[in-house]
Amino acid sequence: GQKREKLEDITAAREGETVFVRARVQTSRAQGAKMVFVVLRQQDHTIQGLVVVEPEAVSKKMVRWVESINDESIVLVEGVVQKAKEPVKSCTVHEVELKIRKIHLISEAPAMLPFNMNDALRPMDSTEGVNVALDTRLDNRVLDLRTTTNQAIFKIQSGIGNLFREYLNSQGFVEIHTPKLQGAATESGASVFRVSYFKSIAFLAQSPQLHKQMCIAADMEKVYEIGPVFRAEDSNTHRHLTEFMGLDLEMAFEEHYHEVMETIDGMLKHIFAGLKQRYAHEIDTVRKQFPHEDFTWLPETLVLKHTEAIKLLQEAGVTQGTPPQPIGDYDDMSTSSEKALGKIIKQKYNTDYYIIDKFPLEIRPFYTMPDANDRKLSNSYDFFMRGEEILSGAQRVHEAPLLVERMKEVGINPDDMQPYLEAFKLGCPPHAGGGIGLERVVMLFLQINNIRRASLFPRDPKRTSP
Ligand code: ATP
Ligand code: AMO
Repeated sequence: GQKREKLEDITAAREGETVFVRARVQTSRAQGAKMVFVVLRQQDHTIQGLVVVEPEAVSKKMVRWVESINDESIVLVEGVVQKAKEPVKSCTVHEVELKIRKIHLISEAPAMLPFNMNDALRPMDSTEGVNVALDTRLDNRVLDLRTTTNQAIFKIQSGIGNLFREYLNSQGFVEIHTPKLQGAATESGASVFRVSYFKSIAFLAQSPQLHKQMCIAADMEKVYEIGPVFRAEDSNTHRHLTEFMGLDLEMAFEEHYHEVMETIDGMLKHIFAGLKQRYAHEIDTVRKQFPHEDFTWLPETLVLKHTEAIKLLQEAGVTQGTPPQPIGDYDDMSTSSEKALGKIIKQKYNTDYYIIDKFPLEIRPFYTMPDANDRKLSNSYDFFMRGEEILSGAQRVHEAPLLVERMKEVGINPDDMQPYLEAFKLGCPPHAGGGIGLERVVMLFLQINNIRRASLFPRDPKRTSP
């Protein structure tokens, strides 16, 4: 019936108090026959415990038994808070330690674990010891998710979703849930998963694109969705998953699609600032394993036109493709060109966050609104963090005849998209929106360098388990 403490609440002010704690044994280490150090862990917090032989209270036998408890077992501990002689650098609670009087085993872990938890926490830039390979971690993801680093990463991931909702709710958006089973591809035919659907087939949604626009045609004005997105791309890269979490929004505007671009910008800055304010402990925890510079953005976001971005790359002599060629004015930027641009922009403007506007029409999907003055361009934008794309968006074609024309230009049969086209034939306000890959935001904010680390149970072309 005793109150169980959270480790983070055990502060120096509570010296001398007896506390009860349920935690995992991260590691235990004997010092002679009379003392054992136990690192206790709850989520992203750790504290040092010690069990020392004391007449009447703690026997040698108890010390030996505590040392024999397998790592990762769950224990219930009764102990006295005492000031640490010097800060316990390896623990998040470092001013105090627990002098353990009693310890009960609640759930035992096996003697042999797939990997050692101390190895799993080694900083990426450390030259000591081994760091556990990503595949080993992902094969044993439940154990891997228990590390303080991972607990922090997924609290931050949750925070991003909350901040996204918080901001858009404050702007009058409505949260929607669109179907993930589709009768037709939503982005491009090539990268869609087919599933058998009774006697027919269906497709897994590659984005909520069509239905979020149909909600605008249904007068919902401002909508957003957090939901799974499926891509059957055989992209084995650090930043592609076959299933990821899309943060999507769509909004009718009054005069200009930049109203929507500004809303998205406000939302992203709310997320960045919110993370810094509310998740400082978690960011520091991740930083111990993945050293990174603070994410920076400008009060007035840098917006470059696509032509200006290409010019920066051309001036810097950046090439792309095989064989390497200078980048053409209307070319799509490769991943490495995007990264090069990120570096140039960081140097020139000192920001990790910027927008590129007015992409060439040819490299954007059929539903993108062409620029009224220059048909080679479009009213579309991408948002970047540390030189990588996190969001793609645009003004949409909201008039059925132009939509049919665009479909035909890119080789889509309008007959296959009748329900979508119908929405615009019924009349629809001008609108724009965008889609974000949640895992990319987590990866780039924290510089954890591989999108799989930002996904609980990642799915990629080679992995559908655990
Ligand atoms: P999207 O364009 O779907 O919003 P994205 O821009 O990150 O997301 P893609 O457009 O699929 O992803 O690809 C962007 C870049 O990533 C491409 O320019 C390409 O160079 C690179 N890329 C994609 N797949 C692979 C792959 N399998 N191997 C190497 N690079 C890839
Ligand atoms: P797009 O295809 O660019 O646009 O996707 C939007 C954002 O989703 C993320 N993303 C991915 N994340 C992980 N793995 C992938 N394979 C992957 N592919 C994309 C990126 C990208 O910026 N319907 C449009 C959005 C819109 O216009 O509203 C769309 O889906 O962060």
